[in-house]
Amino acid sequence: MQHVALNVPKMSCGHCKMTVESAGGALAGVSSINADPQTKVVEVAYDEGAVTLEEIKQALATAGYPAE
Ligand SMILES: [Cu+2]
Repeated sequence: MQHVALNVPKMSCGHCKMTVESAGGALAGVSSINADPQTKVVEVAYDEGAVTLEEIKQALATAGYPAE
């Protein structure tokens, strides 16, 4: 299991948090995702055999929240 913390500056409220978490959580292989709109950090735990970090970043960017 891989754990990563992504900086996602566009998050600003609870709605952003829900959007980011549902976009990332919809990916097979993502076992947990927690977005904090205060710190702008998204913590993700994922199975690197099922999903790549690039795919996670792509899903967030598609939802309107690119990671830096
Ligand atoms: Cu928001």
